[in-house]
Amino acid sequence: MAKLFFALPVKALAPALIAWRDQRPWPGQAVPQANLHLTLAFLGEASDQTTQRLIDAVQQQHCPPLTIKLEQTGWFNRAKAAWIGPIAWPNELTVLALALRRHGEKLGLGNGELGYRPHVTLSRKAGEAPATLPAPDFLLQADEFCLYQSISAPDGVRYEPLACWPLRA
Ligand code: 2AM
Repeated sequence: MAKLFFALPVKALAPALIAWRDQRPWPGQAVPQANLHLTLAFLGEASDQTTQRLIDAVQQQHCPPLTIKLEQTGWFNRAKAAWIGPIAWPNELTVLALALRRHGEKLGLGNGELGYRPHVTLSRKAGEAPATLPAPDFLLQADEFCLYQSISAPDGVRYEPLACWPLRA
């Protein structure tokens, strides 16, 4: 079994995001740089066989490269996650996220979530929202998306890509 989710890697932008977060008061437990990502769809626990079927199904998924401007801070009260995200985003991002969620649902995966709100979680266990901050204007240039496995270890969680697909025009 593996705990799965689809996400856009934010590797090139991660050092700048971390530096920006760490320069200001920010609530909660900092997410380490290596764990930053923009979640597309959360799938949850899947068997090896289901994981392989999911990977096979996603081969045909098409999406162009995406530019996403991260310029707004936010907070999910229930999840206690403090994040940075876009104010507006390309429609293709929502289409991709919902299509990936649908691929999971066809295999019995997912958590029945309805909407989609793109964000990069910068801290967890945040008891309050981060201050509303001037738009830092980080540009996420996404040219691939990945299926990740979430692995819990005594020293924390880490995310391993199982497969990645290019975003192509
Ligand atoms: P988020 O932190 O970006 O909001 C891997 O665990 C990722 O899947 C997390 O980064 C989290 O996204 C998302 N995730 C974890 N548990 C979830 C749940 N129960 N419902 C929705 N998304 C979840």
